[in-house]
Amino acid sequence: MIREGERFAGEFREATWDEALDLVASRLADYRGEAFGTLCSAKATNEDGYVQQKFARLVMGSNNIDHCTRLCHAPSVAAMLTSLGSGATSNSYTDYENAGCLVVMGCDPTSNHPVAASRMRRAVVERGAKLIVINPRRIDMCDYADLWLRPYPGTDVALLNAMAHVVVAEGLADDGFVDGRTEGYDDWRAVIDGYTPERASAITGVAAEDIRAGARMVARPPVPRHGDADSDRGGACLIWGMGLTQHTNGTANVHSALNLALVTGQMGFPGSGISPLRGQNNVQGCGDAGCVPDSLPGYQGLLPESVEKFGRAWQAAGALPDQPGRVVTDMVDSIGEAGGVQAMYITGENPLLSEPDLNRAEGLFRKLDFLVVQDIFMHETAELADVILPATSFAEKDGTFTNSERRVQRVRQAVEPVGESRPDWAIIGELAARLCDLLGLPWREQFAFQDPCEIFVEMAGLTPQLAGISYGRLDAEGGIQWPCPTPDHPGTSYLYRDGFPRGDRAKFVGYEQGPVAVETPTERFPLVLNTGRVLYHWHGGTMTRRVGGLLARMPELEVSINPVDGERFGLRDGGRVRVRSRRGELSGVARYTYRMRTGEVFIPFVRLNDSAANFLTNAVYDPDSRIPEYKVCAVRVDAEG
Ligand SMILES: Nc1nc2c(c(=O)[nH]1)N[C@H]1C(S)=C(S)[C@@H](COP(=O)(O)OP(=O)(O)OC[C@H]3O[C@@H](n4cnc5c(=O)[nH]c(N)nc54)[C@H](O)[C@@H]3O)O[C@H]1N2
Ligand SMILES: Nc1nc2c(c(=O)[nH]1)N[C@H]1C(S)=C(S)[C@@H](COP(=O)(O)OP(=O)(O)OC[C@H]3O[C@@H](n4cnc5c(=O)[nH]c(N)nc54)[C@H](O)[C@@H]3O)O[C@H]1N2
Ligand SMILES: [Mo]
Repeated sequence: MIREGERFAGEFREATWDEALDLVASRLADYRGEAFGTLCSAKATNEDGYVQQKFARLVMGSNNIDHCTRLCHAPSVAAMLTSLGSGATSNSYTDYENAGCLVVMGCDPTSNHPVAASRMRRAVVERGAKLIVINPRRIDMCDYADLWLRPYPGTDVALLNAMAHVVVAEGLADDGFVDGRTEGYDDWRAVIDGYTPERASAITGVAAEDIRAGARMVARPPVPRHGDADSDRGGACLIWGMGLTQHTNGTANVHSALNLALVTGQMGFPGSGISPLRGQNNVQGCGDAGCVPDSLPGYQGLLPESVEKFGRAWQAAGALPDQPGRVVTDMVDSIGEAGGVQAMYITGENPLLSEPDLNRAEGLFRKLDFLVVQDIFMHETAELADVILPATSFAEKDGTFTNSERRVQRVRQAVEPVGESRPDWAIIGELAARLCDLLGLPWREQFAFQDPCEIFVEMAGLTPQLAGISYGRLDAEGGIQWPCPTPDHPGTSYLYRDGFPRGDRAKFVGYEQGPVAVETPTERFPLVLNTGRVLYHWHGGTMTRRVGGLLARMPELEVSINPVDGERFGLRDGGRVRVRSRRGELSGVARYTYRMRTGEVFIPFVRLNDSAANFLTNAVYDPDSRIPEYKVCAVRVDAEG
């Protein structure tokens, strides 16, 4: 569809593919280099992502390429790259079932990873694993937990440092692992020595005895009953989500968790490991395929040898941009600035519901010179677009996805595409060819893929961690976990049995507990807002709001609040409320629940009846990873009407 008339206001009209693609090519021709930015889709296939980053780098000459990982596990990836040299989950789902202890931190698996959650429950109920939940909110998993640690939001560094302190103080450290396989221990010790359980208790609100009990469980888990693991050592899996990452101290939180895994030696054997629970179905693969601003496919950084390798393969010696591009949050902030992003191409993301501080974000998007949205549905961002291109969904195309345990799996076309929609890779390939013709660029042939298999062959050939994987093997064997360097390699179920990608040793990186948030409660905004998800909706709801059965489960935006706060602020359970922050407001329905601590409210970030949590949230970022502080801002709640 092409917008007619006034920008942001005129009506869309249907266009032919030729007309739309010619228009996009002719407009984008003016924005090569720094002025171009693209958001890739963690819903689309590896092949889609590979073609999109190739288009951005080769034809548009820009490394301004990113995706929702920036709003999600960017701190995990940053911390794991520093400490270990790889940003991936180290273990497999089966390790949860073979673990002696599961530490579930800052995530709500029953709602958000229900399949993984059922494995976790099996470990606890059938195999006697210990379960530690670390969460300010009482999640369903607390029903099964041996220990529920309930820190104040944003205080996990103090809590995890104190658990490590106890491990060291009580002689529970894995000395063999620390001496033989790590570095940076002494500097880190100097940091955690200050975190006695008593001091951490004052910061976090968690009882000192509970901190000690948690530390002992992580360091000395029981050996699971009926485990498949042939080990007589009980392992611990450290599992985390957005409650650790979406803070201005997100990277510090994840480093603190990794340090605890290192000092207890909990990686590199069955039933152990570190698991950032990934979000979108293909967010692992989207990063693997190179849809990030600072590395080429397979996390090959922008070193001269890598840039040269891709330049040679793509017949573009000397033509690829070699400086890191902007991440999502910085792309959006730069719109309208001199030297900033002026034209954007967004596939399968809806930033005007997922970015923080939506009033501000929309103001910035309105400064774009040109916006293309390629999606399977109409949404808030598309409503501002100049051109909308219809893509096919996962069920209508072939390709591969890579899940949280690094398993590359085939997705096969099951139904015919709706209308004239086309796969993402095919749309972008066609656009690339048109831009090459228009500008006389020599790379038309670089996008002449006939099917996704050809794309995979090229990607695997340039990406050592995928080099041994092929469609033939995936068809014959099922999913294969990378790294898989050669065709006879079986794939890798858990990482770090021997070395680490960064070298022989993993690195302790100590952090002090910083300020818990940029915005803390005041008299005018007395409550802390925590945002996240619910089982029945997916993110802003672009997809789930269209499903009657799901909408029926949650038709109104629910504001979860402790009844004591409800009384204090004159609300009524089930009554309409208005929630305000310094940046915006929304209307919802009060839901009284003792799952919430007093002083804290929870709102999912789905948009229902024109209300959405991101009108309230704060666009401040973790300095290391640039993730926004979605989990803490100050709000007030008043009865409406
Ligand atoms: N049904 C459904 N499932 C989904 C999604 C969806 O939209 N709907 N989205 C997918 C995506 S992309 C992702 S990234 C995952 C996310 O999965 P989760 O990480 O489970 O997502 P959140 O709902 O953001 O939950 C974060 C949890 O952190 C807690 N928390 C908040 N602040 C703190 C803190 O300071 N410390 C600690 N320890 N905990 C804190 C919250 O109470 C909440 O329970 O879910 C995926 N699965
Ligand atoms: N307040 C608050 N905000 C948050 C978070 C939070 O916890 N709190 N979490 C953040 C996190 S972790 C994430 S991951 C982001 C998610 O933010 P987004 O990625 O913006 O959200 P989605 O709604 O999942 O967008 C996916 C889009 O892809 C489209 N789509 C599906 N399949 C395909 C396909 O095959 N091709 C194409 N082209 N399109 C397709 C869907 O229609 C949908 O519009 O939100 C972030 N924002
Ligand atoms: Mo996510």
